[in-house]
Amino acid sequence: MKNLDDEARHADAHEDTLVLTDPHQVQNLAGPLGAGYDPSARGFLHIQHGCDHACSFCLIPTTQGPSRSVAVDAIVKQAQDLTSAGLRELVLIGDDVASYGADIGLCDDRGTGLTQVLEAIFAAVPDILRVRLGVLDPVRLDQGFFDLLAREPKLMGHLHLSLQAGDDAVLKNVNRRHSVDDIDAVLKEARNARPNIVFGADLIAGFPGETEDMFAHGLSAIKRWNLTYVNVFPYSTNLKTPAATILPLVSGDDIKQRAQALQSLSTTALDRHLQSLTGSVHAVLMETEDFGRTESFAPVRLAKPIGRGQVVNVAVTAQRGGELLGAPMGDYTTASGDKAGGWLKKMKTGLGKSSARMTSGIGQVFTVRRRLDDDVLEQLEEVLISADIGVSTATKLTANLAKTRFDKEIDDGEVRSAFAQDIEQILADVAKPLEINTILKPHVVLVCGVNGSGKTTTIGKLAKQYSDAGKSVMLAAGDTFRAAAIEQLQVWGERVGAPVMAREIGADSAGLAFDALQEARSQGVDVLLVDTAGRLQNKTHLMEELEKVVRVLKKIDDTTPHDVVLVLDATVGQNAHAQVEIFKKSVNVSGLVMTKLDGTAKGGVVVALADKFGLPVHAIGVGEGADDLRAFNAKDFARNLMGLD
Ligand SMILES: Nc1nc2c(ncn2[C@@H]2O[C@H](COP(=O)(O)OP(=O)(O)OP(=O)(O)O)[C@@H](O)[C@H]2O)c(=O)[nH]1
Ligand SMILES: [Mg+2]
Repeated sequence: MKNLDDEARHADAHEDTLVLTDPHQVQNLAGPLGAGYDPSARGFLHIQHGCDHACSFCLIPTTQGPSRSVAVDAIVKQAQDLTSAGLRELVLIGDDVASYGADIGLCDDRGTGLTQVLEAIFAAVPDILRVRLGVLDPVRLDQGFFDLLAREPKLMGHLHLSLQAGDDAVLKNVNRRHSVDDIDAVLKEARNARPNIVFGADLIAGFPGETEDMFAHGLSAIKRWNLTYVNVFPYSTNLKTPAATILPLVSGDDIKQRAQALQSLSTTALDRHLQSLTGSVHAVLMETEDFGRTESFAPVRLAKPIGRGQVVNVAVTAQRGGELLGAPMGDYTTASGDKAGGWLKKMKTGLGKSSARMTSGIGQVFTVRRRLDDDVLEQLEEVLISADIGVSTATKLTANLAKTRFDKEIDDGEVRSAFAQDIEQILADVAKPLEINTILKPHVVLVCGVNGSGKTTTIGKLAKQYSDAGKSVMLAAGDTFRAAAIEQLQVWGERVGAPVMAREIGADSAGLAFDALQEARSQGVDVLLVDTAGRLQNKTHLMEELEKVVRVLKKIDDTTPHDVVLVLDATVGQNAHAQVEIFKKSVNVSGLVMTKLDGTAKGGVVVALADKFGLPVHAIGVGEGADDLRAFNAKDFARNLMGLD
């Protein structure tokens, strides 16, 4: 795995040689334009050179001289240039980044110069997507820095610290200025500021003088710190540093063993972190055509190549071998440079009827900018209800608007933005992609719904997405009523290369599901999607038949089906509520897919269902094509529904 240290070294290798007669000259220079590990992904910015400290293993103070900071203006200019050149992520590097500014009088009661230069960059370069920091000395991080971490999402939630050891006696020998207590305090502050932050660290294994006890003590502290990425440096006697005089030396075998023990702690921490990211959508900066990193630096592998250097939303479905696996969603550029997906555009068109109803309805209330009074609120409520947002949700939205704006002048744009924000909040809790757990082999998904709601098409679309993400998929043609239904699923199966388990027309669908699960288990496939016949929720005997499918699957494995997805046709409007209620009672529905949003002006029904039932909405369909079903995104949906994007 590439790490920050390698990248920084690589960045150094790209840099022009700088001959220094007066070290302070360097204050006016920043790294050369485009100096970076991957010119299409991220830029490295040298903000400081040299170091004033004297760690006993390190030659930097002798080879690079004292700490010299690059002037803030020069750094900001460089950040602007790199961002205009298209780089999305900047990494601020140096020999002692956390000491930035100390030599140029930038450390005052607002904190260290590092916080100030970061603030200057964020203020002057609004287009920057994210900023990461090179290796940091923990003792220099102050309250101002933690405050910035709490309020500035563009500062990445990944800090790489020069910790070196977890035992005070070893830290003393290394001549670090921090103690174990200091590290505990810094990690705690950072986690308070950004609860999901992850840490990397440089650690030395087998430093001279480190006894077995010191190492064991250090290891328990490092375990407690939960370091997601570590660079372990086995101590080397080759360098003529002050550490060479410390005795006794640790034997080569012990150094190796200790290095392995440290590394394995971070492997466990990384696994835990990656697991916490599966099943959700993350912005990934693509470094190569199939590899990129999230905001917390987590590695992400795509099954199919796309264009490098772009930031793309990836629905993360699993983790394997220290990497996340996922499929891109939304708008992105393919490896050959074509615009792919166009999902946002598609969703905009798909929700066009609903957003037109909202925009024109709210627009009619506000032909002029006017005062928000009871009469206006009532009219707004009617518009929302006419788009199937439901009475209770509509009341909630208008009441919330009244809370801050009652009696004030307001226009339709402001109303739509306020509604979009509240709707996003309602939807945020339910927007969850259908996460496939590849350990289950198979993860069984039972798909149900009324006639013609879009079950089979949804299965086909999901099968394509999972197979694109590198998963093995099997389909079960549980709609045994009609030959056409079986054929329809077989066509999808062929399209995505997924085997389809089917039986003759009229066969028992529970029996078919049973066979399919056994077959999927023996083949070790990742996901089994079980289609069922459409059934109206008020036909009791048909609902009982569906319950039998569940019962029979449970005979093989009590935990199956792992997901029961109810597919709802958005065009049916209020009847969707009754469908959810009855299917939920009958087969314990675990999530929803909403189809045909392109065919209705009543897309508000998604909001009403989310508000009422709180069931996950896995995906929405806005067309019949294979790419017309995507993970449901709260913000995009809310803004599109209100005609804002
Ligand atoms: N416009 C549009 N059409 C869709 C969407 N999803 C499905 N359809 C269409 O709706 C029709 C019914 O879809 P199916 O997938 O066969 O529905 P089903 O629930 O399996 O139907 P039964 O098996 O008969 O109960 C087909 O013509 C699909 O192409 C969507 O998101 N938008
Ligand atoms: Mg069907």
